[in-house]
Amino acid sequence: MVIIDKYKGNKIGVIGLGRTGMSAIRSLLSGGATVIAWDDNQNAIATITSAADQANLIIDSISNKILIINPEQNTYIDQLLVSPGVGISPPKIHPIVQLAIENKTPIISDFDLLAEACPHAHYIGITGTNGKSTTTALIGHIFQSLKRKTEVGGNIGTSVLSLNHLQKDGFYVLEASSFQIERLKHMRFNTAILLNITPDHQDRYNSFEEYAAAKVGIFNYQTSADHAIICTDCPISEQIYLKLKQTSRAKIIPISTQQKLDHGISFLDGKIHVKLDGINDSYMVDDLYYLPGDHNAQNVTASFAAAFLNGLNPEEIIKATLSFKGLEHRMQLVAQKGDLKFINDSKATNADAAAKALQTYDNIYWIAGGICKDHGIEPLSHLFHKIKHAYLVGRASDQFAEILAAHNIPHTKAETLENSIKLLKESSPSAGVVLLSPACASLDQWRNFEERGNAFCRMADEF
Ligand code: UMA
Repeated sequence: MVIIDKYKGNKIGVIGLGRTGMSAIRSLLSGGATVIAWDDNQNAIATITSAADQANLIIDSISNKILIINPEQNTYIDQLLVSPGVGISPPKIHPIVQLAIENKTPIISDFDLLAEACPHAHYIGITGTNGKSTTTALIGHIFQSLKRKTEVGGNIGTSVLSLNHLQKDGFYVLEASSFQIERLKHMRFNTAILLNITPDHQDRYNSFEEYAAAKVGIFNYQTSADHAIICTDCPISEQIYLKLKQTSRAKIIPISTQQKLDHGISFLDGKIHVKLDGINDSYMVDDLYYLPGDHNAQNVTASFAAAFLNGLNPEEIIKATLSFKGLEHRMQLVAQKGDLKFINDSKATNADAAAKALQTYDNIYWIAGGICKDHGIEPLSHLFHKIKHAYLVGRASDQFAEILAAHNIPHTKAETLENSIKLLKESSPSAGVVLLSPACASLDQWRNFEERGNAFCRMADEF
């Protein structure tokens, strides 16, 4: 945990009792602040006040300072820390944020607090619509493999104030969502990466342009000593690259997996090409067994660039990359029986996410279904030719079966994951890919997608 003591004796408001809010509360109370916390969800409050670990409400609110949760009336606060899931601007501004703005109460964020508390560490920030978690985890893996003191957190799941305190020999590798970036007031990323931008989170922004602008904020406080790495394969990020080249003080490094750049870092035909001032080198990358697909090539290139520009040895970076086993539950190769591979993509809880897996593999035994959250699997029909057989589970079975039947795709309503694997085994497939990429939430049959993915891993192992 990073202790925040700059607000000793102050009253700090915190909105949201999730991962960000709870770790901020611990850091602030430990540093001597009084905390007044809000959450709109009564269940969140009940869970916190009853859970064993919080029983004494964070060790009696770190002995002396007071923690008040959901005050009856408006209470004076010196600063307001807002969790990323809570809106800070229209169309989804939270009423407490609105009140704070009217009262001129400064709004603060956990990322900025980390940067202030650990000013000498290096900061690597990663954003983009897709691939940012894999890239964050891969960069973390590379730096840790090469024995650099490294902490990995942010949107990937670990709130930044719960990470360990780092000094000047340390690297924070932080996945930053648009929500986290839009509330930064001074965090300077020594290395900032923008992977791609496509429409997302449309409920929180007035327009796509506004969402894209939030992401570009990752470069805001960079200086001439810093690197801005931008993938130019995506048309929107290419436009941003061209604009930043004119306006930013940072060293702008384009990366691509589609064209060999005259200046920048490209990954083509199994080689990473580095063409930067005074450098013109290429490095072989063997089969990216655990990181298949075009989208992963982009993640690998960005990670290589971040590590290379921070002075790590290129051959060692590639060696570490090849030993990265991927993120759990995301197109994760979990077993191989002869020529039959088992891929756990349980995190694919919507059709868009499942599309990436279907694009990546061929000869697929597809396990799909659960609670369908969007327009179903019709938008995936251009990928159906890759499916050898589909096993449909959970509530969406009938709906999915109808769509697959209309496209003449062999399928079985298997009801459960376990039965899907049993039926598959009976058909004795010798080659191909058994893909759990449900395009659905898991909650009709599982506690969460992790439980579903772990069950699949066990079944794959025993196959
Ligand atoms: N809450 C309110 N009022 C609101 C909204 C939320 O009271 O208007 C309360 C909820 O009842 C809940 C708490 O706020 O108790 C949750 O806060 P939060 O939504 O900010 O979630 P955290 O647990 O703090 O997790 C956040 C990120 N969540 C979001 O941005 C929605 C996590 O990213 C991140 O891992 C974590 O901080 C640590 O940095 C998750 C995410 O879904 C993975 N991110 C989005 C994405 O990737 O698309 C952006």
